[in-house]
Amino acid sequence: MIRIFRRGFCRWIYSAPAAVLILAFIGAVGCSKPSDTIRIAVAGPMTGDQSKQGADLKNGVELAVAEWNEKGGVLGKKIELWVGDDQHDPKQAVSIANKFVNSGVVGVVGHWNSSASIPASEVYHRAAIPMITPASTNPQVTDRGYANVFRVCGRDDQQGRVAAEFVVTQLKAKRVAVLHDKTTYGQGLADEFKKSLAAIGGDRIEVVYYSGIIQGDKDFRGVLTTVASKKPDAYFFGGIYPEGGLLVKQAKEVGLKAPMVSGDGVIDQVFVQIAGPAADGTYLTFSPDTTKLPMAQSVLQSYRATYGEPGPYSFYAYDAAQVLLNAIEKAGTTDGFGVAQAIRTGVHEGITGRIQFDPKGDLLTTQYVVWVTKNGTFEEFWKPSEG
Ligand code: ABU
Repeated sequence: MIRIFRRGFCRWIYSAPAAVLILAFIGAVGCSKPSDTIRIAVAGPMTGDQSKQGADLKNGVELAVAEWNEKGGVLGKKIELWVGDDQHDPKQAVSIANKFVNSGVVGVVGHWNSSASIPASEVYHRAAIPMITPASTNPQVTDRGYANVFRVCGRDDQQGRVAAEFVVTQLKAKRVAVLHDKTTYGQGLADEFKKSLAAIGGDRIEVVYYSGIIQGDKDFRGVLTTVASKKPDAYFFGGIYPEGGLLVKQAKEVGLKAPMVSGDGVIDQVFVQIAGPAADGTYLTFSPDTTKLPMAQSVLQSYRATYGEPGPYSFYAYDAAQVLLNAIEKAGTTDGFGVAQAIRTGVHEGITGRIQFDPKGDLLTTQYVVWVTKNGTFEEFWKPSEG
């Protein structure tokens, strides 16, 4: 059942197949907190140009909640899932976070974008509500040392280093251009890549161009023409697939033949849909394929039956929800301090691998590999010497 909050009253509008109560924020919140349920939330870009990622997160969390509700819920109570749409906008993320806090939500899976997770986590931190992001990779998500903030993905200093090692040792590039989308994630990743490029390549590498593009723009031919004039052997893009797809497509149009190397913000089928055949030969850093892991097979089957193919972060969202719900059960309370402590000290065998946190809330072990786009699909291509 989905309950949509609008102008201060609750309306039941939809019967979901899964045993999940889903509540979406549309307008003002006006329902009292029922005592016979436990509220958790998922937040991300549910609408707009990155809505595929929001849907992937919602689906993964919804599946985990359905499994728990079918077994009777958590702490003997049914779980309500609230869905917040931050539209990858920092201000909207804070607004959603405040609504969650004021509505008795006891834990959050999200957000997707680092530029949403970081400001929203300030709200969750003040309210002592645990937050587990499945996808926000900027170092600042956890480097502020908040005891309630966790992530089940890697960090941009890790994937930036892997991308740089690949460009130096495998592509053997000497001239590299760097573009980013000026966001917390995109520029942060580009800067981590550039730093590692200097550390690994030294004098052999020259960054021949470095510039930001505007997220939401549709025509990048001007900047790509300038990049082409610098004759790079490769160009790096820190950003998300709506712009990444247009960049590789338009690069071909202006005669820029060098391959694009990018990060986890670009690895999605929507990138291929936008870029068309020009997507082939693009390199991306992301974790190894979780859908092939033996422990993921039964969830993969359930996910496919309900939602179709999982996206890159669907399983990370599923695991984040499992970690949160297991921690509530283990703590025996929904008190945020108790739940955060249970998350921090627990070891969870997830479908994406073992989930165990360091004192900052990062995973103890993470791995990035390089993927390549081939015939419109993504394939694992190269594994770094370490990490
Ligand atoms: N890490 C992929 C994009 C999400 C973000 O960190 O902003």
